[in-house]
Amino acid sequence: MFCFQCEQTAKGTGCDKIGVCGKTPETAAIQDLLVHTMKGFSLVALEAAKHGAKTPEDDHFACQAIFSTLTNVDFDPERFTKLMQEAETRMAAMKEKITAKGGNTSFPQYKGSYKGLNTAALIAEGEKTSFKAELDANVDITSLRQLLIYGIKGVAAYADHAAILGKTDQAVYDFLYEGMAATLDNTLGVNELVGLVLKCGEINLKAMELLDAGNTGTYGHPVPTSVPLGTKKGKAILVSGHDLKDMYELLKQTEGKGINIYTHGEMLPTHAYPELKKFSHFFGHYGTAWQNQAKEFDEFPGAILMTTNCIQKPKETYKDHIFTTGLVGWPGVEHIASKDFSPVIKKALDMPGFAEDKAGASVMVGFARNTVLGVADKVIEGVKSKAIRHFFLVGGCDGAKPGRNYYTEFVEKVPKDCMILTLACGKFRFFDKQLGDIGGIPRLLDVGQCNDAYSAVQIAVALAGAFECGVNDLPLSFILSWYEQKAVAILLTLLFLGIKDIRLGPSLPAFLSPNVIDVLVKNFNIMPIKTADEDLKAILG
Ligand code: SF4
Ligand code: SF3
Repeated sequence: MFCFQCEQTAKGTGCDKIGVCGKTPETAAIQDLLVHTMKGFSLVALEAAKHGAKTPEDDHFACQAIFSTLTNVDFDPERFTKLMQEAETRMAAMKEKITAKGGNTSFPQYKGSYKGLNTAALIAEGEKTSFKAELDANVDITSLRQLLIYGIKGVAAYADHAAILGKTDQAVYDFLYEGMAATLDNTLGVNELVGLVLKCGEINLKAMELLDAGNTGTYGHPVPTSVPLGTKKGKAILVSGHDLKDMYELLKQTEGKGINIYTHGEMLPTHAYPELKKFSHFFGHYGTAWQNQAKEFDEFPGAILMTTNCIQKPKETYKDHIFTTGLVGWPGVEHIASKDFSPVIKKALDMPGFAEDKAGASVMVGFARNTVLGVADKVIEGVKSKAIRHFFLVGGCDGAKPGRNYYTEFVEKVPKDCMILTLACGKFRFFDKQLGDIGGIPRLLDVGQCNDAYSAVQIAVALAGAFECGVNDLPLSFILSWYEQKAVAILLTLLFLGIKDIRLGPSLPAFLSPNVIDVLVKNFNIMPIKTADEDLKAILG
């Protein structure tokens, strides 16, 4: 195996024996084969589009298949076998229709036919598809191709979330195919691939806009909400991941059953949505970010539901009461495909739950674009009167590396006349800090999940509009942390928007070659984080 798609990749270069995430060589092989197959699928889909030979289901399938290979989503080879079989069936159906219309079904740049192969045979085929040799032969082209594929994985994630809520845009699917197919095109050089990478950022903005419309259109605009961090006596279910519809379905199905619902990780901001917070048994938040789940899940006395990323290898102590849904999967963990959460509910009722109320602190969520722009006048006045000196967007993924303490220290050291916007699971480094307010506006504003990056972009764009300047001219700095490929897609969006001087950590992606990093530095002045003191001094002077 060889995988370097995420930030925790082994030795900072690549996982080649087993994934630091727990991905086995077998799962890696079959995932690689699926990514390879989706390149072929994309060639067929692009041709099919010309002949009316493709269905909306084909598009949604492509999105889900690609999303499944994102870090910490699905570790189950059997589930990948099903996706492989479906990919082959759909490709064959498209080709048949293309042939009937007199179109082209010969794609010499793609080799592979895996119809009817079982899991073991697919793994054996997958082992032949590693891009490592390609990487050694031409590091810059391979680096850009992988950057494009990882960006597309992020887009696929957002597009899938949006599609679940009924929001789709053909332009997003078209680009998934264009981008995946481009990675098979040997005529494309560095400039063309850089262009596609930036287009990926543009399309990701569209996908995030769709998701924002899906979330706010279905569940209302988030409103400032205080979320308890304590626990309540009684039966309990803990929900992790990012999927709002799963949360809504579970809340509905648990109503009146005497079970309290808790959020974990990226589910925290869901407390702020009016259509979710209306449920009286939607109690509070338990635990922190994904990388602490083994310890936190172990101590939770109820059932656990994982929606989307990020799942880690479940400990034996809770393997019998953790469930997956949507695209998440772990071998041997019960998967709920139907959205009938009865097994989760039954398990929660069979478990002890919390024996007593335990008071805890609370945190505020719900500062998405509607709330923040609702007090835009106050914010603008604050900047003009110099009560607010600077804004920092400190956001992105969390992870296990010790270097991530930078973000805690950074937030602690931000001067009191500066505001901090945050989003995604990186916030758990500082989410419960009492940072006070400026003129009644909290200094720490939680915009939401990584899925809400669109909201943060809208806030920045609206502020730039109010000050009649560009986003780069605002007193605003981006201090980002990354881990998986949704963060890659968001970064590409920021680059597409022309945002400069982004500080990125805890380390730069292993898949960026020195020359590709050079291009990013020259064009966008993107830079690695240093120390909190050095970076604050460089920004504030
Ligand atoms: Fe390694 Fe990350 Fe790939 Fe997992 S996803 S195998 S940790 S690089
Ligand atoms: Fe976090 Fe996985 Fe990226 Fe949603 S939950 S931001 S890492």
